[in-house]
Amino acid sequence: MRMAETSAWSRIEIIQGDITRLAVDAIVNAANERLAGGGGVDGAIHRAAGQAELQAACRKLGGCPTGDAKLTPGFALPARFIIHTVGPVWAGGHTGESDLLASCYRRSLEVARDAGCRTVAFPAISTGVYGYPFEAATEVALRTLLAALPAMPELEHVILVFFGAPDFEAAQRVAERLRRAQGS
Ligand code: AR6
Repeated sequence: MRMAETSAWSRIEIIQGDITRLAVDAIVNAANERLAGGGGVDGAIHRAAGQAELQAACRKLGGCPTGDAKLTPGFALPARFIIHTVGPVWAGGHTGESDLLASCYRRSLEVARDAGCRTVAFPAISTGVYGYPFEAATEVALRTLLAALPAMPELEHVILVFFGAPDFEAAQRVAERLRRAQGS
């Protein structure tokens, strides 16, 4: 890993919590291609933002392809914006899942930067209903952030939010392993 990637660690934080409660510039939603709302973190975000208003804003976007990201206001959330990204459905790992998941993180960062955000929080995209193996997904998330952030100085603070303690602890272990592997 290059020097710039090593220093990007200082802008990444791993926390346990409910992403809908965070007062950041933008939270990322693990949505579906129709942006129709759903269960999991998507359902929680729609409920906390206000179903009717958020659904109306999503309808205007005309869906979102897997790996891409689109912006709406945060409405009743503490966050100013919601960035809706669509993770891949896990199908064994040989259908481009890791590239698509990396693209979710990269595109969400670009959308956040273009909207003037400094702080952005991600859930563990694709690791629930979409079945992406947790540790592999966390490694893709971290590697993508470490590669992208050096070229995005506007994004001061990126938070990876894990809902339960087991996920939070597993994510910390993945991060520790990566840091050791890069010798920092
Ligand atoms: N805060 C943070 N993380 C959460 C929260 C929360 N409030 N609630 C759940 N998680 P999932 P996916 C975690 O299934 O796999 C929806 O129906 C959860 O523990 O929400 O990308 C969409 O409409 C898990 O680790 O997203 C799509 O159809 C992570 O969020 C589909 O599910 C992601 O789990 C997307 O599936």
